[in-house]
Amino acid sequence: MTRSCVPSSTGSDKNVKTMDERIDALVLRLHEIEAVKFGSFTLKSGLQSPIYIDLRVIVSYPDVLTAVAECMWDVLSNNGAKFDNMCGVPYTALPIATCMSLNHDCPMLMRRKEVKDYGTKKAIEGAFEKGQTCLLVEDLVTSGMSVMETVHPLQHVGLKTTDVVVLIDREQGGEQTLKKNGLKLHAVLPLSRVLKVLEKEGKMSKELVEEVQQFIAANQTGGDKPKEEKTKRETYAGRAKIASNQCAKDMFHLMEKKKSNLCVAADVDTAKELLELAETLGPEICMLKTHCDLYPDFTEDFGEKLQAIAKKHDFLIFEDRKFADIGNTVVGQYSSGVHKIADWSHVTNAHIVPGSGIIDGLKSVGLPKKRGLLLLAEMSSKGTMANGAYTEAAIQMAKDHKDFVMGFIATNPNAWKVEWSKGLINMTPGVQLQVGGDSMGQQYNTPMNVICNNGSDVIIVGRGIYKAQDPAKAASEYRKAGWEAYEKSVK
Ligand code: S5P
Repeated sequence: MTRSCVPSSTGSDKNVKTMDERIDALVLRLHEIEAVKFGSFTLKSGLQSPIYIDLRVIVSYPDVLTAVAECMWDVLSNNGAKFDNMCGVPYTALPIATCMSLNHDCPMLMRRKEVKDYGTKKAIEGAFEKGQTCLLVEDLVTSGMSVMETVHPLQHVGLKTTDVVVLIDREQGGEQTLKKNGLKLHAVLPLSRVLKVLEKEGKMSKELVEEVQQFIAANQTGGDKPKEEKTKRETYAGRAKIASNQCAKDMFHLMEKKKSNLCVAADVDTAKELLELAETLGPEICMLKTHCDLYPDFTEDFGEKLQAIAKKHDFLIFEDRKFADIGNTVVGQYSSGVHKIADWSHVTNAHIVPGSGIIDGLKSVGLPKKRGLLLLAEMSSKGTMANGAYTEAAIQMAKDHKDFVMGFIATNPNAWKVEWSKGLINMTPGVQLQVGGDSMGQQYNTPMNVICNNGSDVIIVGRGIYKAQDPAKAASEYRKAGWEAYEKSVK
């Protein structure tokens, strides 16, 4: 078998002495073995990136693995970090953690990646005692999300987590997210340093460095830090006074009264489950979002039952029907058929793709019943076409129908800079406590980013709540996070 072992040329180079020199040499080796590449790469998120970092390859270069582990240990030691044991985030960081563990006689633990439900199955392997402090070892941090996926099961078994060590920090907001979760990040290489070394050594042109810098600046996950330049905004109570649509008024009032800007997207499988969930989560929410065409057990009295629960717990019902046809057709779809949505749902929504006739059609049914309509001005999903001129058209249509349009499904209304729309409500789906996404294009942002930084009013949370082990507890956490973000933004 041919072995492509590369003789050590960095970490163990006897001529390389200082830590700075060792780190610079490591950057060159990472570039040499193509762990850091430049070009045009499609990321998991669908974005085109001019830089690609894949540290999985380092296992095949023992000199690099050794240097990585040593540099990470040295950074921890320089920063005075203290811990009892360590756990690598699977999989790339496992060999790195193993090296550190062996070289420095520090016990290691392992997280089972396949155990999703760590409440019931053993998720952490190894010997440890409750209350011990466990160091998190990760190869690369972008948003901080994969680190958090390991932090939670560690905390669940009683371990304390205070420090995270990584080789590369992409400087895209991960440090802030970790900080918010009580974790200090120790990074050997901020991405800016990688670029600096490679430019200095003639491996990257100035233009390429600038291109990567621009990409990183434009793709901040934002951590969870409120932006400094954010302007103070009007309270929900204040906006209730200027809202033209009755549902918008009611919603602003009840958000203020209940101290909740949480809408739960209850995408459960049956009407029975939906009604149970509405009863359980009712006290926490300002709105419950349904997809009634999901329920095989939908019956005529569904609306009546849900309305009784909504009245009891004081929340609005939002049937997420996403109408998209011409005015004449949506009249029937909204008022009759199996679901008779207009009879029981306070709020529904529509795409503006057919033009403003869709609003006229829905309004002819909904306005006499004091219903409200949300226009989909932006969407949370990857590759959405709802942006730019499309979003502007939605805003204009809302302006022309202020009596019936109560607001928007939106992801970044702050960017619209529309002053007249204060009486309208912006609601944002794609919300979880950590940034991330699913395998089908959903993209998640945090309550703080959504409400405080992007200027939305309501967080719409689905799987983050109804898939949680304890949905009521999760709803209470999201409610708290959403409300804290609101309070921060009006202060
Ligand atoms: O752009 C959108 C608009 C909506 S209404 N993106 C969305 O995800 N939604 C809905 O919000 C979607 O239909 C689902 O009901 C909910 C998000 O659910 P989650 O499980 O991803 O939080």
